This record gives sequence, C-alpha cells and structure tokens, in this order.
Amino acid sequence: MSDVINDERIPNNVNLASDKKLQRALMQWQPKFLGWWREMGPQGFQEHDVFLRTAISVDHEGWAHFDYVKMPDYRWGIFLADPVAGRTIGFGDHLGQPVWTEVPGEHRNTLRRLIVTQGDTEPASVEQQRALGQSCPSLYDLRNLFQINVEEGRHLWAMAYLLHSHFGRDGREEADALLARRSGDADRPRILGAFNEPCTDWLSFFMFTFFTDRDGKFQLLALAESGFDPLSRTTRFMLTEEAHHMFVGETGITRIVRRTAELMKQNESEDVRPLGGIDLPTMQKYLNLWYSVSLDLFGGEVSSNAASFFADGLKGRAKEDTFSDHRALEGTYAIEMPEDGKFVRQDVALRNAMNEVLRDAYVQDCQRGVDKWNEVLRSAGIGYRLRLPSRRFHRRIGTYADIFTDPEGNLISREAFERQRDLWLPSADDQNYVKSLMAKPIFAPNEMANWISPPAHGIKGRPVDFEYVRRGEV
Ligand code: BYC
Ligand code: FE
Ligand code: FE
Repeated sequence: MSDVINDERIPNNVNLASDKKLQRALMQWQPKFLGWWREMGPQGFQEHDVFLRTAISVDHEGWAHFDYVKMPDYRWGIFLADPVAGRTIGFGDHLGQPVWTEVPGEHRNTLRRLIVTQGDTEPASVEQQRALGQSCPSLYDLRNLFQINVEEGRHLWAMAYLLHSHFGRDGREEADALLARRSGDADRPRILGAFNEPCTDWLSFFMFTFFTDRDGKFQLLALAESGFDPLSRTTRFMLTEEAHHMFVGETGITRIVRRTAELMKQNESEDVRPLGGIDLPTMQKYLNLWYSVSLDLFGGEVSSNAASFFADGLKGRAKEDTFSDHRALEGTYAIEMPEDGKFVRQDVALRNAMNEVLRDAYVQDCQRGVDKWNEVLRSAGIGYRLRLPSRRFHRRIGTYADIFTDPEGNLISREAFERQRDLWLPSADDQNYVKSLMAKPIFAPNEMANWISPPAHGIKGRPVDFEYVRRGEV
C-alpha cells in the first residue's frame, strides 16, 4: 500500500492509476494548483535550487530523501498513512463500529466543511509567508521557509484529494475555491482569522510556526481520530510533516532569545535595540499576538458544532485513546464566563466543551516551548521571563470575544485596553523596528543576521554554512 509510484505525474500511494476518473480530475486541478503556486507562492525564488526534503514514500527511507529542486518541480503528491486493519470508531455515538471508507450521507456536509476549513489554512499560510524570502536571516532559514511552504502546498493536495475523491462535483468546486480565496483579501478572505493576519517579518514567522502551526498539529491529531478513515489516514501522514514546522518555530525563537541574551550582556542593558537586537519585551508582544490569534483557531469554548463533530465520530480529541470515557456523555467542564463585569464559573456538558479540551492540550504544549526559551534566559543569568498571556486576552472568537482583559486575564474597560495596547501587542513602532532589522536579505552562505544566533546543526548532516539555496542556471 505504501509503495509510491514516482514516474506518475502525481506521486501517490493510493493507486491513483486505477481510478481514471479521479486521476483525470486531479490532473485538471494540478495546473490550477501550479498557477496558484507561481502567483502566490514564494516571491522571487521560483527558479532557485533549494535543498529540500521530498516525501517519495511514506516509509522512513523514502521520507528522508533530500535533494536540490526548483520549487515548482517539487513532487507534490498524495500520501496516506497505511490503513489499520479492523480499525473501529474510537469515540462518540458510533463507538466501536467499523470506520467508514466512504462518506456517510448524513455527515457529508459537515465532513466537507471540516475538510475545506483544514484545506483553506494550507495555501493561506503560503500566501502569508510569500514575501519573507526577501528578508531572510540566512540561507539555512530561507531553505526552512521553503521546506515549510512546499509542505503546506502538499497539505493542500491532501485535502484537495479528499474533496475530489469523496465529494463529487461540489468537492471539485471546493477544491477550486481553495485556490481562489486569498489571505487578507477584503472580498474573498481565507476562512479562519489567523490566516488573514499579515506575516511579513521573521519574528512573526517564527511565532507563527510555533503557535499557529501548532494549532495545525492539534487539529490534525483530532481529525486523525476521525471515523472517516481516509481523513484519518491523510492527517496521520500530514502530522509527520508538521513536526518540522514546529521545530523551525521553536528553534527560531530559541536562537533569537539566545542572541538577545548575548547582546544584553554585551550592552549591560535590557535595551538591545542600539545593538540591532530584538529586545525581550518586543518578543513578548509578538508572542501575545500570535498566541491569542492561534487560540481563536480552536473555536468557541462552548460549541454545539464541536459536540456534533464528536457525537458523530467525525472529530475526536487529540490522542483519544489516552481518555478513559470515549462517549463523553457524562461529566462537565468548568468554564469561566464573563458576566456583569466578573467571571462566573459555569459547568458545561463535556461534549459542548470539546474545543476547550483540545485547547487545553495545546496550551500545555505551548508552555513546554516557552519553558525552553526561558531556560536559555535562566542559564544566561537573565531574570526576564517570557510567558503565555491568559487565554482570555485579546480573543475574537468565543466566550471572551467581546470583553477586554489585560494579559493576566483581568477584565478591563475598552478604554483601558486601548490605552495599553501598545504595551501588550506589537505597536507600529515595534513593527517598523523589527522590519528595519530585516531590510536586507542575507544570501551569503557563511553569514547570519545580527539579531539571531546560528542554529546548532545544519540540515541532513550538512554544515550550517552550506549553500542551501542557490540561484538557478536561468
Ligand atoms: N476564525 O462552533 P464554533 C493548520 C467560526 S491550522 C473565523 O465555536 P467550531 C495550519 C466557526 O467556523 C488547523 N471563524 O466553531 C497551521 C463557526 O462558524 P458557523 C486548521 C471561526 O465549528 C499553520 C462559528 O465561528 N484546521 O492546519 O467548533 C499553517 C462558531 O464557531 C473561527 C482546522 O481548523 C476563527 N478562528 O470550530 C498551515 C480543523 N473559529 O458554523 C496550516 C477543521 C470558529 O457559525 N476545523 N469560527 O458559520 C474545525 O475543526 C472547526 O471548524 C474549528 C471551528 C475548530 C476551526
Ligand atoms: Fe499544514
Ligand atoms: Fe504546518
């Protein structure tokens, strides 16, 4: 099953050649995808040779294949994790029944919508990041950006495949629409909030790959539990790629923190701007922004949608098998609801709190990364600590969308929030400063921008100063 036929125009391990109709449909979608990639993919680097990892099969060997490729020649393909024999639905009202290999009619619309929402984020992130190459801190980082971009492109393929293979004509229309919406566009924006935020500097990029790609990890974990087996198998394979995106975010911020700590010592001051570094309070503001917009991606704290996804066996909890009760019909979840100027605890039926359960797992995972960053500060003898703001801070979706709080989560007035906004979120001045550090890209293999320290290792045994991206012949 996991053999990949690579001389096909669409590499795949789903025996695409046996389904001529589907193959034809996807071959018609492929040039549209490439058109989108050329228009909205990384700006100015389409003809460069990039040292990329390409999945040529789903087993470990094929997975670790590295070579120079021009991005438009990347072998975007369709890879599903192997089916698990005898797999049954692991949660909800259909607990224990065999998984579905076809879409159950009564769940068709809901499943399509989940797949479209997931699929929409993938090209959106490529669009958000398309200008970053022009301000890269090193060739190592430039290559990592492009690795992520092509893989998000492949994630789009994963969802387009499900739409084409299981949703007939409306699936094909949705797959086209995935190429038609544009991040940040006033008339046809991407579906979810965070994917319309500009991500035009590298501090934002590392925060995005740490916080927003991590939403991806948890949403994919929840979808990997799905009773719709093709969705489960697709998302399980996507998760293997996702790990690298979060690695880039986590180590990217670690490297900035390390450099800032060095400059703080050198300058004997917290203010490293005179030395061209990114000061910790500025990092905290970017963290506050990307964490809060990423928290929104989990949906409302109380959600009847989430309850039906769970009841119907469409979307579970991350690592469902670590829970003891897979029906979740009993028990409640305590949520602090804003009411008349204070927070009042309300016990919500567990199924209605599934978004919050997933968000809990996410918050914990984020905290682990922040602890690592703080460890760098601690061992440098610096007292400052980065921290996750309250999950009530700066929210636009859910229970806390219409209130204002400080980063500790205390209710404040709109005026008080507006007055202090620039202390908590990147101000125009902060953004200009961060961008000013990145005005010129660094393309010399042995150079690294001043505001970030070099990584501990290069890629696939190559040195850090390897020429990971080189100008093509043309
Ligand atoms: N922005 O019942 P509720 C990734 C809507 S990231 C705008 O609370 P539900 C990646 C919601 O649609 C992972 N609208 O929400 C990362 C609903 O609309 P309707 C992406 C939002 O349905 C980096 C209404 O508000 N995958 O892969 O429980 C780079 C009421 O909401 C937002 C998925 O999201 C928002 N933030 O949950 C590349 C998985 N949040 O029905 C890639 C699939 C909610 O009233 N999606 N709304 O019109 C889902 O599971 C769910 O749709 C959500 C929303 C968790 C997103
Ligand atoms: Fe993705
Ligand atoms: Fe990702």
